[in-house]
Amino acid sequence: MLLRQSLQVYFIMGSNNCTGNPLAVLEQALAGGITMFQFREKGRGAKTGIDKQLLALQMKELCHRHHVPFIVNDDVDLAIDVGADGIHVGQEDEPIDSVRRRCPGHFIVGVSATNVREAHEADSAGADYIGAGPVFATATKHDAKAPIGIEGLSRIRRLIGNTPLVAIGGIHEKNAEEVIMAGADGISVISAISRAENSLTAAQQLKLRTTVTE
Ligand code: TZP
Ligand code: MG
Repeated sequence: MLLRQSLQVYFIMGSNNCTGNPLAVLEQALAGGITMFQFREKGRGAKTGIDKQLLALQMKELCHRHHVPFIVNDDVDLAIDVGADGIHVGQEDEPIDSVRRRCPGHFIVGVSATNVREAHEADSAGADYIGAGPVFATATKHDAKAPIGIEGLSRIRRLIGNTPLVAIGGIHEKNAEEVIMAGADGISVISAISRAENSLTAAQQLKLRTTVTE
């Protein structure tokens, strides 16, 4: 599958983003049709060391059973050790050229951008995809920057041309469609799936709302 297609419903989760068992939530999300997954283990109560590595390995197994790429947030060593499909870095993380040097050639390298300038820089530095946002207000990331809105997202799309683009921040079933209309190839969500009463149907709904029919 092309990378831009894999971005359609990009689920992100760490163990503190859900109240139940994260592996069970991931299984439901996969059954509901998510197209990419990112393991983002940070914040209060986050697992470290061998526990983090074990959870990553189990999640990778689940993703691969469903032929869904498994991406690791921030932690380049973990991504390499568990044989992930890629790495996602933010503006304060390891720079993209150093990430590329350390990772296998097939690695997908995604970069976060919180404004037009960062998106342009990430694009010029050769990111495989750009994660832009927050588009809307979010309670999930406590240090999130100001929302860029639909307008900010369209500006980023115009600036980066064809580079794969996924939107993040406060996205749910009811606003997913306008995000796609603004030029994103897909949506990244945490709480819309991880905190849904039913993560399977939540993923299904997001898939429907982001499927472009011409
Ligand atoms: N980066 C920008 S907003 C955000 C991240 C990781 C959190 C998105 O979470 P939610 O629950 O989908 O708003
Ligand atoms: Mg980061």
